[in-house]
Amino acid sequence: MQLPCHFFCVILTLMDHRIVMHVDMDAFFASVEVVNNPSLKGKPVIVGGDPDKRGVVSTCSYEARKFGVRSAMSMFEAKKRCPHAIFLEGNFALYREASDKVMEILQSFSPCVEIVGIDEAYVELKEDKSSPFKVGQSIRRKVFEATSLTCSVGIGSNKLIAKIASSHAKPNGLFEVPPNLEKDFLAPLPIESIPGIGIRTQVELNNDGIFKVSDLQNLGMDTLINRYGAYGYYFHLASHGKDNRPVSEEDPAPKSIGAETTFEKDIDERDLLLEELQPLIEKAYQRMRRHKMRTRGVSLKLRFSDFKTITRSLSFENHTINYRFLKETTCEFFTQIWPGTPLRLIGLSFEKLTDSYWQPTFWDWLAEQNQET
Ligand code: TTP
Ligand code: MG
Repeated sequence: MQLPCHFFCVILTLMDHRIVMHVDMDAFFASVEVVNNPSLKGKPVIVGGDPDKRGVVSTCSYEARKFGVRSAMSMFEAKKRCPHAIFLEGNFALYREASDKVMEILQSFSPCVEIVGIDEAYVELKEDKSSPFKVGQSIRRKVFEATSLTCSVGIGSNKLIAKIASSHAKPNGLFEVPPNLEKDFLAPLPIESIPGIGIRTQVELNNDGIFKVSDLQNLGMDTLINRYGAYGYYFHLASHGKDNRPVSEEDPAPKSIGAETTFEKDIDERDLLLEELQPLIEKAYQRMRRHKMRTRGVSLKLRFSDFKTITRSLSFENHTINYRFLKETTCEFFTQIWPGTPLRLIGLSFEKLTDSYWQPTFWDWLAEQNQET
């Protein structure tokens, strides 16, 4: 029997695709709290601190989400929406421990695992491609057996599709997008399902009459590029489910390292603000050291009582990891940019990072010795 040429082409395309999984824990911090204290099971749990103080929600259980509580919402708003919730400060060491167990399990399924956050990772299957669905279910079972936590798994031919598929599967599910059906899968979804389309872009696109991914697909690459430049090109690729980023096993070096704090009460005293800035500098500095990186710039974020927020950046002449220099320069920069009005939040970020020539220079070393004595 002679088989037509297109038959072989179909077989080849089926065999030739990548298998990428995106694994994301469900309501991670809140779920770890429930495992740690089973009396919380089935209750609305909000992690993020004291509801009568300033601050934002880190996450909440799905029971609290029914009341409209979301990550990054102010604790005040969260309490208004769900006053009977259980509010917890959070215990990062517990979350870290659970995360480590999960990542270890993922690494037992494939050598190609890219950890992208405390509760999410991509896994690429390079050898056993027989039944990605079975592997996905097996991952979910093993994670549950080891941690009593549930996760959601998305499976697709690249990272973009896997990521969108896992949010489709949430909570506690698995969703597989078969190869060559990426475009069909994406078409009916709202544009904000595409990673990178945040609220601002969404509003801009909605104003232009674009609501669904199919609207982007139908516009065509040239129109999208003409209208939105480089973003337009991304919209074109993403809406067709194209993404050739590799799953990289190495922890990607951060582009910036920062910290921020919201005050319990607005502060308008310079010395107090400078005092609040110290632990932020210290925290970001320690993280930078851990990553063996040096910085060539600092950026400060100031949020005023009326929520108006400004960000100002300063570049240094050279990359440095000199603590005294960073502390003094950051404080001086703050003094220059702060207009003297009350603040509710300060954020700091060391930018333009490099991991090359980590060895501190002689002057860095000397300055640090002086500082310690
Ligand atoms: P996510 O995976 O975004 O959220 P989640 O795991 O709580 O819920 P989902 O089921 O929708 O995945 O974030 C993982 C953890 O990171 C989350 O449990 C708490 C923390 N986090 C914050 O601290 N602040 C934030 O704004 C977000 C989004 C997450
Ligand atoms: Mg999660």
